[in-house]
Amino acid sequence: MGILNVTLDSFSDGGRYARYDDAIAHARSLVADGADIIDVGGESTRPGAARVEVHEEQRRVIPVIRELAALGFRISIDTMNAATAFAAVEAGADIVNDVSGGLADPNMAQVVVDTDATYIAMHWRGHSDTMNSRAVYGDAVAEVKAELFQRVAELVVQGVDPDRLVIDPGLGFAKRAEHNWQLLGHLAELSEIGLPVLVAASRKRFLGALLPEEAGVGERDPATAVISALSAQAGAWGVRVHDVATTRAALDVWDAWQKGSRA
Ligand code: PMM
Repeated sequence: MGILNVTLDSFSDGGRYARYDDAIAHARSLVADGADIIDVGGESTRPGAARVEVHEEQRRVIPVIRELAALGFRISIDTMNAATAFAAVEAGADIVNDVSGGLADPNMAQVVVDTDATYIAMHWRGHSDTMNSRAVYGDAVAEVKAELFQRVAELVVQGVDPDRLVIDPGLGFAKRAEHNWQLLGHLAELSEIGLPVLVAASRKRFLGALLPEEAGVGERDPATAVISALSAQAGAWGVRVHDVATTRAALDVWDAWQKGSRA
């Protein structure tokens, strides 16, 4: 999954693809690099980010989705807003990627039911202005797994088809570095919920902490690609990344390695 942030303030690429032409060109290059899905977002979720009005979010993403759908790309809409999810599916998206797992907007589950979209439910404890104070766990893996399981159960009660659900541990959302590493190290345990797992570590701060202090955000891409390969090894369904080419290479290596092991 290649990331297309049509935003002004995302932490690693805010402002770069806010113009329509730049957004389309970037999506094309992500697909050329090997992305299977383009994840289009119009609202930054980085820590401390200001909320964006729903009409502004839709003004950013809907024309882009319409064009990418016309090009035949598979699209997910990265939104917490049910109205934006609905408009995006109407415009051609077939996956709704909700970092709040349906907690931010009470109408989200109904939109998923009505549109038959695939739904990515991320582990979430609150909006970005409060999430750092919520990064408190006794056992991060057990608690994230239990909270995700509970969320999935509630979505299913609301009518969402479990065959259309994907779960995501929500790296960096109400999680400190050690929590992210514990979740990655126990990724296979999340799969025990019985749903496909998406991993979205790309360029996040906990990777930067492994690099020299002066390293730029883009220099986190090799570390991201290693996470992609290790996630594949742990059984992940997908990885959501900014730099598709490097992750593609890592996944191709993993794939060839697998084939070698079976030969
Ligand atoms: N992280 C961000 C945005 N969307 N979606 C999912 N499913 N999981 C994530 O961890 C996630 C996400 C924030 O990163 P960005 O600003 O680079 O898009």
